[in-house]
Amino acid sequence: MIKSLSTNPYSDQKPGTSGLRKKVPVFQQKNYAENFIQSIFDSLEGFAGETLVIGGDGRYYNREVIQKAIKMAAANGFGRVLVGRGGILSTPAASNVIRKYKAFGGIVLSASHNPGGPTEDFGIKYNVGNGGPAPEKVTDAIFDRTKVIDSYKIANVADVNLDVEGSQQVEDMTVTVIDPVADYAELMESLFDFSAIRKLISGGFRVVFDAMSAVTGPYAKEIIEKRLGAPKGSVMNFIPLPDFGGHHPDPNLVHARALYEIMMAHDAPDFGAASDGDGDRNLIIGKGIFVTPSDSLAILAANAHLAPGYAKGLAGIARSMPTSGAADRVAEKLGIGLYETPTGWKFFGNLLDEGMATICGEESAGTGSNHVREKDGLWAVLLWLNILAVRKESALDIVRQHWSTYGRNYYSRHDYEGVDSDAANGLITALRDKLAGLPGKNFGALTVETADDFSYNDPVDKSVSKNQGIRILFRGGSRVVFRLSGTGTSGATLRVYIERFEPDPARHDLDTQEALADLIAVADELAEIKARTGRQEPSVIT
Ligand code: VG1
Ligand code: CO
Repeated sequence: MIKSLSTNPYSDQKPGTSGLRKKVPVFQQKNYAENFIQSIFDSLEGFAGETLVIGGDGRYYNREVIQKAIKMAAANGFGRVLVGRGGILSTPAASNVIRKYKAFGGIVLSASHNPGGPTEDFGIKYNVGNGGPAPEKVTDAIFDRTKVIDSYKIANVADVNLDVEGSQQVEDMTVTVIDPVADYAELMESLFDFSAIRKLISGGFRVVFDAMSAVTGPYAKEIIEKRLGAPKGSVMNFIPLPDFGGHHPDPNLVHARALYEIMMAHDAPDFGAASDGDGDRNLIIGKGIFVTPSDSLAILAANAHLAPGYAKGLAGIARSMPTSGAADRVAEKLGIGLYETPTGWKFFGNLLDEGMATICGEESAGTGSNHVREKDGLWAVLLWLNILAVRKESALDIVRQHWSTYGRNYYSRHDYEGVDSDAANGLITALRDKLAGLPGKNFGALTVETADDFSYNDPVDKSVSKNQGIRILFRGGSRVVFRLSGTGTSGATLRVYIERFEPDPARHDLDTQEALADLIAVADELAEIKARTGRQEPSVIT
């Protein structure tokens, strides 16, 4: 074991919603990754002899950092490391492995949906023993530690062979290379009716899944093609590549355009889906219909009882604040709790652990349940397939029926990426200063009901998270929400979330942007988006 003096304390950024994300060259600086990993270990207590799970989404620099993390875990006194073969573990699979093998925690290497490659993004996040993202008190401790850290511990040994399953010894620690897919596939099989889905598929129902050259390829191949019998080729871009084949593995209508076009063609398959870099997000497109993530959450919650794992019903539903209110009306009808949390999966952990919520979701294409403590892309796809197999209706029909029962929430997110940080912060501050004067004010036909900066009181650990997004609610259930991204790696990203509730089925066929046009104009007027950011339009509309 050697103790090296750090020459380059990592310092400048609080680990955000999902750990620390930076460009690869930043992580490649001498001692940079080591300092962050040591800061994680220094912020934890009681892990001597315990198990640590390590894996990543296969992006550029994954293997190098895994080797460092293994040697540092040995030098810091962990008893065992479980690492996915080839350094691969999707975020939900890592969560499952942590839980199943009662690990102390896990290090997941990913920058999620951000592009990968020598000049693109890399990331490190720490998950705790329940399998979920570290809560704020842990990420705060890690951040504080990074500011003062001056040394780290690392074993001076050869690299571990990550490509052969089985156990090896690194000093006093055992490293076991595990099949990254097996435990996860088994978990999915325990939740869903695979034989019903197999029957659906063998009856001619066509599924296409785009792994976007990222981590879900091996998982989707095993589950969708091998276990569920979809024909070879149903899973596209299934080999995880260090640069994701140049794809931007963000499953939305911009970056998963190829899939969208397949699904809108007249000979389209029945069901299309995609996932992101680390496998925790999902995109759902039925033949001829894109299902917004917020609608998907509501529809999954309303139909979950059709899958064996949820046959007893749901305890509650949780959604992040910017996610549309569609799920709220499902919870109301089911007579169960609805929890509104800040953006980021870590806020769902307590609700899931306490059995208060069963299904959770975010507007950013994250959906999941109490089966792990992360959002789970393939899980959402399989729950959809299970529902389709039982209901024997098309995705389009299921969505339309859902709207006529519950009303439709038109919804869109407008992102302004790479905005000057001062301009973005100035915009939020100026909005915050206006809030008190807004209630009762009219903007055309829209009247402001309430306006605030969202603050969350965790009902379990009683912690308070302030300043989680500016929300302006109008009479009738429309709203606009503004917040700054915590996951970007260059400049600031302003996210504007726009939502309108439409109960009338005769008005469920409008174009989304048109249906939201007046709210979009009010959002610009209130926040002075064009003037302050210098942008005439959003960089991405989802
Ligand atoms: C984004 C999404 C948020 C999600 C987070 C991590 O955060 O909005 O809903 O939880 O990414 O997702 P932000 O702060 O950029 O808006 V992932 O797939 O990167 O683990
Ligand atoms: Co992700």
